[in-house]
Amino acid sequence: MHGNGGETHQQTAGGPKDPRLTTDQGIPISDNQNSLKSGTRGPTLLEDFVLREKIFHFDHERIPERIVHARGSAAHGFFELYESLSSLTRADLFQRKGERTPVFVRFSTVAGGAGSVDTPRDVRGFAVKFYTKTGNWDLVGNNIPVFFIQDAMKFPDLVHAVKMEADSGFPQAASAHDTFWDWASLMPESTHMLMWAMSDRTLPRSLRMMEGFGVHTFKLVNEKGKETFVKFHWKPKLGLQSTVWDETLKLQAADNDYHRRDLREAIDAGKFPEWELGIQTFDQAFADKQPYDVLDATKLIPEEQIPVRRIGRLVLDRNPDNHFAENEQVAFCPANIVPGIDFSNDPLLQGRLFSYLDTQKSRLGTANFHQLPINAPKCPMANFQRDGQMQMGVPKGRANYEPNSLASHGEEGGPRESALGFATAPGRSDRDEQGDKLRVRPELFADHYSQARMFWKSLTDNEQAHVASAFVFELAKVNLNDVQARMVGRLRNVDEGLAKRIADGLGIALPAKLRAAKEPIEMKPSPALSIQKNMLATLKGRKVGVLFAEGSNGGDIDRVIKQVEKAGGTVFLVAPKLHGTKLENGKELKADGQLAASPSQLFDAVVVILSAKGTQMLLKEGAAVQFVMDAFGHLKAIGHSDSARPLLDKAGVVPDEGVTGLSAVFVEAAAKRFYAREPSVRTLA
Ligand code: HDE
Repeated sequence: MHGNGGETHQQTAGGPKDPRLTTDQGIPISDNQNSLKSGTRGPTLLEDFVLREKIFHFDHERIPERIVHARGSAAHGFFELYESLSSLTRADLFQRKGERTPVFVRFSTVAGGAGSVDTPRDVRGFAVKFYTKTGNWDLVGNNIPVFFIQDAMKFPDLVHAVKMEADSGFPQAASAHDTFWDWASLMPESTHMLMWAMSDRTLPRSLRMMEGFGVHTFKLVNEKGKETFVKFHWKPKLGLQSTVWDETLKLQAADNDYHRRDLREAIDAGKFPEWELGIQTFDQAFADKQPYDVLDATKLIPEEQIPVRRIGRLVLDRNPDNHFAENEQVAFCPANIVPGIDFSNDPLLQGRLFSYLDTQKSRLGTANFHQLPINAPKCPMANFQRDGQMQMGVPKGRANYEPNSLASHGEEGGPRESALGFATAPGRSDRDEQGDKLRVRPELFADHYSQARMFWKSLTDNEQAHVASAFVFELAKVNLNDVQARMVGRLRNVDEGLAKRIADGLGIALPAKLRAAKEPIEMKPSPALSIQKNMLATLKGRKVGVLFAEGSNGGDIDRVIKQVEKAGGTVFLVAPKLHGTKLENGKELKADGQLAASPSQLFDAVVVILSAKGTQMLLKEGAAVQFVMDAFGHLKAIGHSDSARPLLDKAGVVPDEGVTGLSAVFVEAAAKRFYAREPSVRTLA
């Protein structure tokens, strides 16, 4: 019986080509609206296998989220090699100039759960799965070249400390709380990474505008077995760009999915995000001469010392079809490596080699997770592993062991080892003498401050002010006695000026300096570490928000759109009403977003095109005043029609080179941020 009381939801009639709705067993379903009941108003019957199957499946839709990096956004693409690297490595994907290897890339935040916001202050994961012809290679990196800890033993402690606190369950996706800083202030080795975490690196403007790093030292191995140490880098074609902290906080309110949407929209628009893969290569002799250990993941190798050689490009040109099947089920593992690439003895990397396989079994529930389409290699795969939960393959014959002589009996004998297979590079590893079993760290690992200081000295004044202010913001949220003093006392080893600024910002006396296990040495600044020194003044990949209202000049709007698009940018039209805004010329213009839902933090620059009447109307509209005020406060260019001036005045805009008319000067300004404006809009530490 269909429906009752005339309340049936009418399904739209299926077209002739629409597939038939069935159960998981393929049984056609005639009614997807009503459960089976005893009588019109009676109880639901146990017999209703259609309902039970549907609800059963729904009840089990979720799988455990990743313990870290739960929130991610992903895309498909390819890696294209610029030139053969055969002298350095026999890795198949690095042999032939111009060859493309398919990839799947997942960017993530670290601390928050799968449903957390896209823009906390956090490190970003940058994980790339290369589906090469000799198996999958996973380069599972971050957007920061160093890490918090030196030894895998400390990872669970780090993660417990940074995640929401165990008793209260908050804060979500934020390091600004007691347990994180309690732990961090007791871990001198985390100092260098803390400097990066408090810098603008953790506030990327877009996933498309951040660098990526393999972090650990790896090895390349050539045909002759020669080993070369290597560090991997991803360099974004759009240059580096970050948001300012106030903007980041407001982005959380404006769009929880800010980065996920930005990535998806860019790919949908055919503006494919692109990075270059770079390598720093060096040998043991170089490693031996450095004042740091190349096996220590809290250290980097300055680019000025070993330039980054760009060897190919990564292009993301296809969005996932299904978030769960691809983004959620993708299983990265640093142990997925191909012949021609090898691990170093970095103790953090060594721990990771165990962890990821283990975590996949727990998340995906079966040792057969490699059979999921997103994880399966795209090259032939054959071995004698058999059975297990959710076995998707149907292996033929009885060759499930090796050696076997079945082939000589006319049966399939199965796969065999090959001389071209993966062989661990035997080279006397990385400066370490092996033999005794010891729970120790190499002596050079004890220098925790030299590179933290180098990072600090490499930043612009404005970037330094952001770092100092971030420490103040985070530590001000700590309620445990002593933690602030302990942290600032430790930072005196990095830079006395930094420590003093943080102490001033917190309103505490400069605490005693904590003794360094090893006195830092002076290293040259590395300009490559600064974002502001590596920004591109371009509108490519950027978005301009244009605010208009009743009576705005249509010609002006058209001209701005043309200029911005010509410069490679995108325009987003904002108005108090989505539909039906009448312009001065009588034409109606539809906006892309309604004013209250489209605050200026969503844009890289803004334009305000208003008539005198429109301006009067918007002077009484908080969202319009805030739109302009925030654009100014977030150091963005503001182009405006003359008659919009009273709105700018009300928003406290003080004209500077970023505040322009509507001419070409605006387009030039829109490609930049105006950091010199910052001291006039907020107090930084
Ligand atoms: Fe991870 N990490 N990690 N990590 N990591 C995971 O694996 C772990 C580390 C990184 O988009 C987990 O599948 C240990 C450094 C990324 O799916 C887990 C240690 C770097 C991703 C795990 C580290 C990373 C993860 C959680 C210290 C930068 C997300 C879910 C020894 C080089 C990949 C999962 C994705 C994910 C363990 C340290 C990057 C638990 C034990 C250093 C980008 O296995």
